[in-house]
Amino acid sequence: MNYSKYNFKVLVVGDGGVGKTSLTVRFTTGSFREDYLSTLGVNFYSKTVDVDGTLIKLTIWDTGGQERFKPLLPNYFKGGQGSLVVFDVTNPETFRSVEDWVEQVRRYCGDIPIILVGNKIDLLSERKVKHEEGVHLAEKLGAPYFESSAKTNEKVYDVFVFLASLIFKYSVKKGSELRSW
Ligand code: G3D
Ligand code: MG
Repeated sequence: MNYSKYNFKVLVVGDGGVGKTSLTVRFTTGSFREDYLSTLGVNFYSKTVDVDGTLIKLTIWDTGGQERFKPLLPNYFKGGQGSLVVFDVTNPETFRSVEDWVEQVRRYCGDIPIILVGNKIDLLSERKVKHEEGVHLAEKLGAPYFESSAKTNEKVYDVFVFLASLIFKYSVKKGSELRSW
């Protein structure tokens, strides 16, 4: 098979507790841990996906919980090629933070592909941010919108693979050298 391999740096940002680590762990290992402990420092995860016959390795940078205490370091963002901006549909405050997170990503990474993700949709009775509100904000940001559950695994794979395809298309469009090996 004449497969190419690419390596993209993906940032998963959003307020503490929205499910960034759970989504990342679910995507890269296929499991959900109720007892997830937030660690300090940055954690890296990687997984290779097949996007229309092209093998793409995503290296996912998880913030490790320090977003609760201080702004993330520029080093975290440096070289980021795509980002998931995550909020918790049961917590409006995390929804209100979305634009700040997008601003941070834009400041350090420029015009990279971003996907807005409303997580925890399994918590039906606790839901506070409506689907239409997510759609509306995503339109304003010019970003696609997904709703996910790291717990039930709904849309988790789809979100990361869609981001991989956007980064791939974006890199080709820009005519920039893709990082391959
Ligand atoms: P963070 O990395 O953004 O800080 P975590 O968030 O992944 O650590 O998740 C924070 C809490 O939300 C965890 O619960 C986790 O189990 C829960 N969680 C994450 N995603 C989902 C989801 O899709 N559905 C539900 N129901 N819960 C989710 P605890 O209790 O450990 O704080
Ligand atoms: Mg975390």
